[in-house]
Amino acid sequence: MAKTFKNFIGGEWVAPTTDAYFENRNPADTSDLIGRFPDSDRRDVEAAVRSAKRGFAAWSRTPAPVRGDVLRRVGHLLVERKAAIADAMTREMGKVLAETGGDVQEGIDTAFYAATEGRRLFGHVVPSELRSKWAMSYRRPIGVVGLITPFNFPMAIPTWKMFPALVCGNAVIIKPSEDVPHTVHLLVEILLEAGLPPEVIQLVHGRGETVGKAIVEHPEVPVISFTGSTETGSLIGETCGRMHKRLSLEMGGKNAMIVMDDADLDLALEGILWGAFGTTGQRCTATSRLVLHRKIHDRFLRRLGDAAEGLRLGDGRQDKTDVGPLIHEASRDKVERYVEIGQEEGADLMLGGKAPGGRLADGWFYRPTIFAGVRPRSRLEQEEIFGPVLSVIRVSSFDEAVKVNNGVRYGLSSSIYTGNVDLAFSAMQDLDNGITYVNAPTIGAEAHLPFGGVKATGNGHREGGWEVYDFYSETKVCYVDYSGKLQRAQIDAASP
Ligand code: UN1
Repeated sequence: MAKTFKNFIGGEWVAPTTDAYFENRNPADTSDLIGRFPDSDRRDVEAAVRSAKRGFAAWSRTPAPVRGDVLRRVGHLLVERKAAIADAMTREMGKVLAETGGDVQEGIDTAFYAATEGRRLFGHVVPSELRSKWAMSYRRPIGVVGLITPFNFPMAIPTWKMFPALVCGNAVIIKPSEDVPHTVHLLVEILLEAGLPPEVIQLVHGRGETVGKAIVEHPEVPVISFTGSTETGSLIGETCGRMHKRLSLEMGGKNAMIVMDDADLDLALEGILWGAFGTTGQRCTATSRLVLHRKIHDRFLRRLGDAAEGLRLGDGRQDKTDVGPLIHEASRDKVERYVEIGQEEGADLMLGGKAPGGRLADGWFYRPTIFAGVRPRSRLEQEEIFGPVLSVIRVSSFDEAVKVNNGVRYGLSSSIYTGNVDLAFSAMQDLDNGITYVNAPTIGAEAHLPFGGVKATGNGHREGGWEVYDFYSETKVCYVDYSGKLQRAQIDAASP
């Protein structure tokens, strides 16, 4: 009998007010029921906000280095449980164990970074215009932070948001994706074990249209961070704009890898297999377009077809698997729809284009799929698919490749394979994305560097690295005048 899970609200594990639950099943084998999770509603969010405000009152006054110490203990517990969490994550999300281990590792790295940031959180002291006066800034906690996270990085993305928010002194309400509720459940258990005061964290399971919406619309949640589709992000943005909330959005991508005629083709081949079909293409950084220079186009494509055909689909918990299933039926339907669109648009389906049958029929599997001869500006080339579908585009020059890369509405990640240092630097300058890789695929951003994209991918904020701490704290400026008289800035200029 599968376990029934609870929310964590008000410092305890509680059933949802609705008394309704949804099922969490293994996407590699839908007969495997992992558990039932709360299908909560607005009332649960209301209770979570009340409690988080109490949590914030105490936590915001806890010294930042002490807050950092809690995160360090969280990091150690994640290290201890890495294998068990990776196993649970693969069971609910599908990607292979090496990848879910990497996902936990991003959480570990983020925890240790956040722990030390508790001893920095730098402000500035700058010279005043006036004599006997100090001018300085420092960072203050903001309040209750609402986090809405996706299915594809069940540990990494919640931790990217949560750990910086916590070390900055905020209280957190998190609603993880309904597809991967178990991983965040395990994370919250670890936070509590590490000594986080219980009311500082609230976990409310449920659907985006109910729980997510209630968090976004709650007047006492001034900060929202969301990772997911550009469509949902736009809706959240409207509400947050109207309510003057601070909002960080990480949304879609249509990332391209450019392979020039002087590239190391062995390296590029390995890179494209990993970038396009790793995580079954379900990364916002996934390489979904391959831009090939005409001089190597035919040769490279032949090799790619053979290599991709050799990728083994299967249960991510089995050793030999390269590519796991998609997350759910709707996701596979979407991939199927785009395969039809590609064919209608006249692109050449050279590999895949169907679900495997046989022993994989009980999961949401789909074969690695490659379309050649894809035209720039076609729907296949422009729209985010979030699955194992690669579009190949042929170009005649570097300038044309840059144009193709930049000709989509998204701007997360890009990549170029070349041995020419001038082209590499030109690419870093001209590719209109938040991240550019040279001689590496579009995936694999490191946890201690800013992560995010331009255009319809984001709204100007970055996760990770040093920049995310700005998002989760408010700058306060203080002036101290110890001259003993009224000095008027901009009017009483100090003489040399
Ligand atoms: C995402 O797909 O939402 O850069 C995040 C990467 C990972 C994170 C991806 N570190 O591919």
